[in-house]
Amino acid sequence: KATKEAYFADIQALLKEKNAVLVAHYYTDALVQEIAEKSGGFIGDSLEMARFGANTDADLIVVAGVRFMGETAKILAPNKTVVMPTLEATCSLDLGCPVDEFTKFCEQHPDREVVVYANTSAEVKAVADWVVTSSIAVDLIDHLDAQGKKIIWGPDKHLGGYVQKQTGADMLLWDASCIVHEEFKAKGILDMKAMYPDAAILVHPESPDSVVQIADVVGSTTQLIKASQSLPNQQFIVATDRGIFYKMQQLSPQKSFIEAPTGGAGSSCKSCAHCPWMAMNTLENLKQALIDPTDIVEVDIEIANKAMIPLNRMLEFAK
Ligand code: CIZ
Ligand code: SF4
Repeated sequence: KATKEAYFADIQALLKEKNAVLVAHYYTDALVQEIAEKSGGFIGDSLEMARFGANTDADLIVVAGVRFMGETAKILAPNKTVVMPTLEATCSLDLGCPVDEFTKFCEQHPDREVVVYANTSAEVKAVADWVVTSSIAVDLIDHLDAQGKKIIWGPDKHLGGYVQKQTGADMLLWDASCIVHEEFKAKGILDMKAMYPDAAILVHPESPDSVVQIADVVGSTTQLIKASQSLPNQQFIVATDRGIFYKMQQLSPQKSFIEAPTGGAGSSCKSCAHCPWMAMNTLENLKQALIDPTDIVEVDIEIANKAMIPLNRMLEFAK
C-alpha cells in the first residue's frame, strides 16, 4: 500500500502536469486538506471555494467536497473542466430538496423571494432569487427584510429557524436537515462542559435550536475557526464536522479541540460528527481523478445560466 508521502508526491506531480488546482472543504479528511495546502491549492468553506474556483487560472479544478460544490465551481467557471474524486458524494440537504417539489412550493407563494442555501442542486439554484451560505445568511436576510421582502427559505430548517430568530424576517421554511449537525445533543454537550468547565462551545447553525442556545459562538465554519483563534479559552467543544479540527489545530497548536457528543450520556455514538459524503474523498480516488478523470461535473447549460444569476448575487453581496 502506498504511503502518504508517495500519494502526496504523485498528486502534486499530476496537478502540475495538468495545470490543475485542488480545492478542498474544511470537512474533508485531514490528509486531503493537507495535500490541498501543500500543492498550492485551497481549503475553505463553500463560499470561499466558489470564489476561488471562479478566479483561478488553472485549466482543471479538482473539487474535494460534495457534489453541489463541484456544480457551483462548474457554473462559475463554465469553460474549465471540473472533476471530483467521486460524484457520489452528496448531501442530505441536497437530497432533501427535490427540484419539482421545491418549485411547486415556490409557485404556491409567488409573492416571496426565494433564498436557497448553497447546499442544493444546480436545478434548485436555477429557481432561486438568491443563494447563500451560512457565513452571510443572517446579513442577507436582514437586507431583504429591510426592503419589506417576505421569504421562502430552503432547504435547512435549522439554519432557517436560526436566521428567522436573528432577523425577525417573515420566512417560510423548507423541511430538510443535515444528518451530521442534526445529531448534536444539548444534554451531551452540557455534560461535557461540566468536565471541561473552561471550554468554549462552538456551534454551526445547522444544529438544532437547543444546541444553538447553549453556544458561546454560533457561526459558519470560517467564523468558528476565527473564534477558535481569537477567544482566550484553551479548550473548545465543537459542534460541527470534525474535519474542521485540521485547521483549528493548525492555527492554535497549543489549544485542544473536543468533538461535541452526538448522543446523550451513554450514547454508543462516539464519533458520528463526520459527514459520510465528505469522507468519500480519499488520497486514492483523488489521485485516480487526476490520472483518469471519470467523475467530471456537468451542468446543463440552460440550468447553469439560470443558476449563475443567484450565485453571482451571492458573491457580489458577500464582497
Ligand atoms: O455543512 C456544510 O456542508 C457546510 C457548512 C458548507 C459550507 O461550507 O457552507
Ligand atoms: Fe451536507 Fe451536512 Fe454533509 Fe454538509 S455536513 S455536506 S450539510 S450532509
